[in-house]
Amino acid sequence: MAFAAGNYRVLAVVLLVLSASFQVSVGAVYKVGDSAGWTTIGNVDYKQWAATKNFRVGDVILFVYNPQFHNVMQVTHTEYQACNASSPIATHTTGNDTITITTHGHHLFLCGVPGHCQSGQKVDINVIRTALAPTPSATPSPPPVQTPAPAPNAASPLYNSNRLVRDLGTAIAVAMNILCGFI
Ligand SMILES: *[C@@H]1O[C@H](CO)[C@@H](O)[C@H](O)[C@H]1NC(C)=O
Ligand SMILES: *[C@@H]1O[C@H](CO)[C@@H](O)[C@H](O)[C@H]1NC(C)=O
Ligand SMILES: [Cu+2]
Repeated sequence: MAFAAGNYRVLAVVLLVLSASFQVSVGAVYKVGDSAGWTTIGNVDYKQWAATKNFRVGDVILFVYNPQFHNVMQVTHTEYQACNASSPIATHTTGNDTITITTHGHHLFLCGVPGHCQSGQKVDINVIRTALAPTPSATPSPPPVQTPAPAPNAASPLYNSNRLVRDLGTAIAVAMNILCGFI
């Protein structure tokens, strides 16, 4: 029995690691401004748009706009506050720009066309550091309590399937952790 139990333990650890890596590699896609896109028309409140999202590492931020009229510049906090487009960290100009978030913290974007940032065409993608799946350990703790999902309309990403796969990863991690405890 000891041999079989050991095998299960190895399997559990492997699955745990796999599901943990899933959480980083699979992301949701968020289109900035939703149907309005990246624009100065209609006074889109990008601060409000971002506030309804739960951004995570691995998510993809999609900027859709007419490249004749707009662009996307990633800037520092100081430049973001001042709407200063003179020395961006990165500039995107295709009109259909996808940016994958790879780190926690603030990711600040503005439109570099004069006057546009001042009129509100700027967005702060803030990825809050959250507790991920527990690391493999000999003394497993009880599984974390699932928080209720946010309102589907306001906060749902463009493609829900990715989120589903990732949540599946979390579920496997939790299940394996419990399994470890019983072997
Ligand atoms: C904009 O940023 C650049 C580089 O950081 C700086 O040299 C310049 O003074 C800034 N301009 C304004 C108007 O703040
Ligand atoms: C924009 O990019 C996305 C993802 O790369 C792609 O699926 C979509 O077809 C593109 N749309 C246009 C209009 O190019
Ligand atoms: Cu613009």
